[in-house]
Amino acid sequence: MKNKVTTLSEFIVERQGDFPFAKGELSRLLSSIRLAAKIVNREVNKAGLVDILGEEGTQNIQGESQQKLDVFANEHFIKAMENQGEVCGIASEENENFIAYESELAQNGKYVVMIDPLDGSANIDVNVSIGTIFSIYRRVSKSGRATLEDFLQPGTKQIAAGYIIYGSSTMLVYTTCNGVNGFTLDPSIGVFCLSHPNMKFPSTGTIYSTNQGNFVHYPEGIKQYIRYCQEEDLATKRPYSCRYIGSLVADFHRNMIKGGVFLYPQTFKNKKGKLRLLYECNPLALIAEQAGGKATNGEKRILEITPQGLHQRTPLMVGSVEMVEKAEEFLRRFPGEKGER
Ligand code: P6P
Repeated sequence: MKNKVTTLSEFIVERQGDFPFAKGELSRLLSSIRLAAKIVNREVNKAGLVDILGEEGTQNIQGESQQKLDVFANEHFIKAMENQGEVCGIASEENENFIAYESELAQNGKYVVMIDPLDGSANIDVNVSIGTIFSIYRRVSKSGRATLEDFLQPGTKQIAAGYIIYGSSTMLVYTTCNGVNGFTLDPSIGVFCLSHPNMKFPSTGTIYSTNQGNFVHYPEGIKQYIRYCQEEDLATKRPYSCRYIGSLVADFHRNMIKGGVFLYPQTFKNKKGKLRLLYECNPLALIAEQAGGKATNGEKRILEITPQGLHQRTPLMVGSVEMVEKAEEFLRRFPGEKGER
């Protein structure tokens, strides 16, 4: 039927069959992420009203203490995951250690979640899009409290991953390893509606995203690739455009729609790269691959890196497969000095 709107709830139920092992648990988990996303979205949209709302540590005009948005987002996603009993533990960018939920209900949960509750939150004050990134695994421990090895699984073991982008509109984009679908929040009814079915990374593009300010410290191969992007060659539509928002979810989302490559290699300041493997790179790498793109650390598939720690960083090149492979080719041709990998 033309113009039939599919809501996220309807879509989750329709695709229930995608998860052979789950009898509704994963659906309930995704639904609780949806609810938390709507709550965070409401606060993010008010962020510009700081004078009225007050900043962290101050009081708003109602005399309520005001939380920083990333603390607010973190607490809401942690609570949302605990309350529906499918998740036994969560690791967050905001918390040094993982949280093993104490309730009996949660300890029977089959899943663990890793999350960057509000990535790019430094951009809130300048009204630039920010995002939440999440990753879902089946626990490896049998039952009871979640353990560290539940979280230190390679990205290939993810059963679902996604992000919410709080931008000109709010979107939830996710995969359960059966393609990637995007839902746009209709604020008038507070419902996520399927707006980007079966999202695909264009195989190539004319956008490269990197912080040029780090260029001097990049590995030689990356410098050569960026010079390649900047050369004039009409046949390959070069020079490409450099687009860098400084908010990972926003840069990734634009490149997935228009085609492009995002590069955050190791730098002098971040010798292992800046971005975190567990709750930034793995979920976006899964989405990229499910949409026909590619994600590597320059040498190795991101999803095959075995994590050694919750907050481990990695160099990241992610995007259109032909652009990532061209960058890898330059890294092979110009090995140069390697940061720690
Ligand atoms: P830089 C935001 O702080 C973030 O974690 C990502 O969202 C973003 O892609 C990156 O860091 C920006 O880092 O060093 O270019 O400011």
